[in-house]
Amino acid sequence: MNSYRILDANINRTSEGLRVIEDIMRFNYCNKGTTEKLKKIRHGLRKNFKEFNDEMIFHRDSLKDVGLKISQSTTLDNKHSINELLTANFKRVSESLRVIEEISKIIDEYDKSKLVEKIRFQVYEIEKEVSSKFIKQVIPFGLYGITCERFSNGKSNIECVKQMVDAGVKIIQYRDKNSEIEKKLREAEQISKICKSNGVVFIVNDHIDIALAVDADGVHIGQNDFSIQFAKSLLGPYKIIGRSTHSPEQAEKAVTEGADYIGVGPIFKTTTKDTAPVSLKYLEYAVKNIKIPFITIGGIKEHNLDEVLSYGADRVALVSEVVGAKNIKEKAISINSKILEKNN
Ligand code: TZP
Ligand code: MG
Repeated sequence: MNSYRILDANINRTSEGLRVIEDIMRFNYCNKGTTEKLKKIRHGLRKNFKEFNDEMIFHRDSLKDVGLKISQSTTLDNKHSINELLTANFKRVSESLRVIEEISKIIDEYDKSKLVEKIRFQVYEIEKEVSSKFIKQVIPFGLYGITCERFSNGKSNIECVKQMVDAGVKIIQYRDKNSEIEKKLREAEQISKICKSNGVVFIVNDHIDIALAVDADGVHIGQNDFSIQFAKSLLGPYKIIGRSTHSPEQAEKAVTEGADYIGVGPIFKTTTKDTAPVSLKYLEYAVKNIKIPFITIGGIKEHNLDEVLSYGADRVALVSEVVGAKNIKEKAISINSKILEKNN
C-alpha cells in the first residue's frame, strides 16, 4: 500500500482547500478571526507531517495520477458562487483530513491520527461559524415543514419538528400565532439547535428579532408584516427572506424587492389561515413566470397533492395534514417522497 502517496495527496488537498476558504474570508469578507484560525490549522498540519516530506515527495507521481484524467473530463466540479466554493472546500478539507487520519494509523502514527481528528473537529466548528454568518442557505425541494400547535393533537411544536426532521424534511418554519413571546423564543431556540445539528434550514415566521436571536437561516413575512427591505436591513445579506403572496402582482413585487422565495397560496380553502383561496390558476402562473423558489401552500392534503404536483410545484407546505397526522414522521416521509419523486 502506497501510504505516503495518499498522505501527500491529502495533505496537499487539505492545505489547498483551507487556502481557498482562508482567502475568501480574508479578501472577500475581511474577517480577521476566521482567517487567522484557518492559517494556524494549515501551518500546524504541514508542521506535524514535515518529517515525512522527503518520503512523500519521493512517492509523488502527479502525471500518472489516474484521478487527473477523471477530473479533466468532468464539469461536475464547476462552481457558480462563493457559497458553492465555500461549501465544496469545507467538504474537501474534512474528507481529506479523514483520509490523513486513517492513513496515519497504518503507518504507526496513532498520535498524529488523533491530532488530525482534533483538527477535523475544529474545521467542523469553523464551517458552522462561516455558514451561519456568510452563507445564505438554499431553499430545498420537497416538503416544507411548518409548525401549528392548534392542529397537532396535543403534540408540542418541538415534538412535531423532531418527527419532521427524522422524516428527512430539509426545511422547517416555526409558526406560532398564539403563544406568548417568551415561549416562542424558547421554542425557536430549541428548534434552531435541532435544525443546525441535522443540516435543516430553519425559518422563523413573523419575528425578525427571534430569527436574529436564535441565529435562524431566515424569516418568513406576510403581506401585512415588515417590508422586505426593512427585513434585509436587519438581517443582512446572508439570511433568507420569504414572503407570502396571494396574487401575481404580489409575487412580482416580492421578486423585485429581493425576496429569496415566496409562498404561493392558499391554493385551496383552509382553516389554518384566514385568507381566501387563490386556486390552481395562481400556481400555474407561478410555475410559468416566477424565477425564484416558491412554496405552494394552503388546503393541500395527501389526496390532492398529485394534482398540485401535476402543475409543477416542487416545494410544497402541508400544515394541518402533517402536524395533525397520527404518525407525523410516516406522513412526512410519504409526502416528501411523493414531491421529490415527481420532480426527479
Ligand atoms: N399561508 C397560506 S395558506 C397557509 C399559510 C400559512 C396555511 C396552510 O395550512 P394547511 O393546513 O396546509 O391548509
Ligand atoms: Mg406574518
